[in-house]
Amino acid sequence: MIAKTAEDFEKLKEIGRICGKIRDELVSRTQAGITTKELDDLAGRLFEEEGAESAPKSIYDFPGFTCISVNGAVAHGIPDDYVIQEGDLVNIDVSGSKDGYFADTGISFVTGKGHPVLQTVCDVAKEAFEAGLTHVKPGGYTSALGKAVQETAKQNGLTIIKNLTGHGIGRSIHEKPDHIFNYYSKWDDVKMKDGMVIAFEPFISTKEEEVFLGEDGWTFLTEESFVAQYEHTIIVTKNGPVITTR
Ligand code: M1C
Ligand code: CO
Ligand code: CO
Repeated sequence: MIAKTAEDFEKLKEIGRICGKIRDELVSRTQAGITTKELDDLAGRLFEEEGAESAPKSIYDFPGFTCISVNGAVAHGIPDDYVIQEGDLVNIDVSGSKDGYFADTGISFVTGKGHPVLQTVCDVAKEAFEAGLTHVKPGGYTSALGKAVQETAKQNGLTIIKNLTGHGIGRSIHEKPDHIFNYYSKWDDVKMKDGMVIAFEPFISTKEEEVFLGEDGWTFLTEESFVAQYEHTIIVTKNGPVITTR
């Protein structure tokens, strides 16, 4: 969407605050011994308390309030009875709506003490986000974000995932622009406009460039690498990017 009115900004910020709060709460509760379903149930209660709705559920009929992906699972992991272990690579992705406005945010992190490469891939996903963010301005191109992500990965001896992308957001979870790639691509390159709302979500890998869909029809998996994501919802404005989910 293109945010125009004061109401647009207020409502986008409100659902951004809610999704950010649920993300942070779930991250702090993620410790060895808890199941991903227990974490997701907590998210369900928090959405309800805030008068908000889970986007995966309302838009896609996803079997969970949030997506929780562990180790070889990269994105769209279904919360279940898996018990979190010390050293797990976990991704928590929270997206939701209130009063018809949407936000989407996610983070990958390591539970307790894990393999150092896991922490590196999480740190580089955040670094790639911050590098892309410097290119978020009206008149700039979405391909500049992809270029920054790709360069950040390369500088750190890591790769990017080519078949997962960021996206426009606002009055639904996935809107135009359809793709914000993790690499420089002239295809589907979009000039950003004042008020445009995007979900920017770099995916950084230890070596692979593609993920594949698991048998449950939802979960994106790796074959032999570890992948981290870092995502926020951003309003592009001439006075600088407004991150609603920080
Ligand atoms: C690149 C994995 C896809 N919030 C989710 C997302 C994931 N993007 O947009 O960040 C969507 C959740 C819908 C089930
Ligand atoms: Co997301
Ligand atoms: Co997203």
